[in-house]
Amino acid sequence: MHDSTVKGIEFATKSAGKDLRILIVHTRWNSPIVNRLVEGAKQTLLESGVLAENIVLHNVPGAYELPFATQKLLKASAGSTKPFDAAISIGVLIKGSTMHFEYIADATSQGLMRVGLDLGIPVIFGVLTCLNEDQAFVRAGDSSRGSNAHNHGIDWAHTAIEMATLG
Ligand code: RBF
Repeated sequence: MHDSTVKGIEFATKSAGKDLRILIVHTRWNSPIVNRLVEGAKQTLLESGVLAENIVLHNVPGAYELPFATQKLLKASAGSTKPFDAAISIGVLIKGSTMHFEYIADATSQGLMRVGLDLGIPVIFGVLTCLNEDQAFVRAGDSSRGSNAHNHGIDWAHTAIEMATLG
């Protein structure tokens, strides 16, 4: 059953998250944008029934560190009484004048996919790869930067719940 639609995508019911434990790993790079995304994801998890004590936040320096930290924290929780049901890995990469953007974006996206498949736990790709800061703020829901602003953290939270409850 679906009762929420974001950007044409239907998402699960409001109580779908009530038994879930969700990890959010986020960067300190580009923190004004990242913090908006984290807040959007967190609010949506709460509105979807996830308990506040079952939302765990952890920060790392930059996007390149997201796969390692996500893997380590998911693995550490695997043997606990309440392991994580999904992780949302959040960062913002902004294209500069060198090739760093391309290398970090490639490593981060490949790494996060690998962590999810290796561990069998959904890892949501919450990394914006933008050409400039304005693009990133618009995708973090800042309407002062563009009329089509939408916080993608909201979608990532819905996706985490859907993937955590798959099957
Ligand atoms: N990390 C980000 O999360 N977003 C960025 O836009 C970003 N740009 C970077 C640009 C350069 C030139 C360098 C050297 C690093 C950048 N990082 C960025 C940090 C990177 O993800 C990582 O933390 C460091 O490379 C240490 O492994």
